[in-house]
Amino acid sequence: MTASLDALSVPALLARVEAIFRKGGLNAVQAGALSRVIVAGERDACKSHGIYRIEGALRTVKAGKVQADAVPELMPDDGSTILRVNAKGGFANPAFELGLPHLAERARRLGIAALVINDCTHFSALWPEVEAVAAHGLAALALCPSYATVAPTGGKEPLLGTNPLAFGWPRRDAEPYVFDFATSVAARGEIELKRRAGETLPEGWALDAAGQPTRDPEAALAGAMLTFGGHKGSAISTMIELLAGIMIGDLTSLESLRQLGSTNLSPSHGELILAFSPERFAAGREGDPFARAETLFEAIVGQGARLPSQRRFAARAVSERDGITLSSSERAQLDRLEAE
Ligand code: NDP
Ligand code: PYC
Repeated sequence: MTASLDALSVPALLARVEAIFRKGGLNAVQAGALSRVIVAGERDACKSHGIYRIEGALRTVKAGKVQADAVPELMPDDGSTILRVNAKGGFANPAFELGLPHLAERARRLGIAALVINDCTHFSALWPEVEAVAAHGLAALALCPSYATVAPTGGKEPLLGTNPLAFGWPRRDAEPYVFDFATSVAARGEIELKRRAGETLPEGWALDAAGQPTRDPEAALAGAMLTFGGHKGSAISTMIELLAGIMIGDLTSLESLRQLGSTNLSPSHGELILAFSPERFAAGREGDPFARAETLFEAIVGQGARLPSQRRFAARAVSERDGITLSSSERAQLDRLEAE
């Protein structure tokens, strides 16, 4: 079905965003992968990682902090569980696209495999990646640091990143089970969108620069964000620094911020994606893991709860049917970026 007059079809928005990135100096590999992830965010009503991110990515290119012409490289390895893609200072997304088929092949063959991405600039949501792994019939975990904007529980200074964690489980006759969240109470992008909209923050999201609780987005962005679930989120966020920063030989959020010198640009660090074959892990045990998972999902939904990503999948269906409706300021932003 065609999009209504004030909505853009998904392919039309994709073409416009890709053209903006090409004009901004990105090569085809970088521009293609970036526009796919940004438009997927807009399509699925994930505004904190949708088209508002275009300007930050372009600012990072202009500041010379990301290689706009990078071509990621799959590094030679011994065929065992760990694969490595060097993003060559480009964005994470083309590096993931390059590594995905190799990760899937390894996980199917070995039962488990890890894709390490090094030397990438990263600003995007992780759900597109765990969904892509789940499309190969594999469960997935994706995690990465960010830049230091979050205080550990009990502290007041930015040290951890908003460090996202995403999980995907493949389902035979339904969209995968996917969750994806920042380990801060909310993504930094949410705070930025609230600042732009002139809204106040809910309590418990952030401290100001003096270490006092604040509901003012501006003060929160200048201060420290808080972790979700108090000490639990703080520990999970620290684990992400360890596994997807230090363990893979890449930057922590603090090192990333020090190198970048600003939270106004997209941070550079690494990412870790793990893929698991449920069949291989459950081999020799009673029951089909996919059927057993369905029983669990039915029990969750049976209580009136919703599965994570259901809102997103519903938004996707609407966008694919009716197109993506942008606000007047978002349309103006696209027009301006095209004219620049
Ligand atoms: P949200 O709090 O908006 O959502 C977190 C997850 O919880 C989603 O999967 C969401 O599904 C699900 N969910 C929300 N409400 C419910 C509910 N009532 N019942 C069941 N599930 C629910 O995410 P965040 O603001 O924490 O993060 C947003 C994005 O920011 C993520 O995609 C993350 O990857 C990205 N990010 C990226 C960073 C980076 O460095 N690259 C850093 C930090 C965040 P649904 O979408 O369907 O509502
Ligand atoms: O929204 O917290 C965030 C974020 C940081 C880097 C990319 N997204």
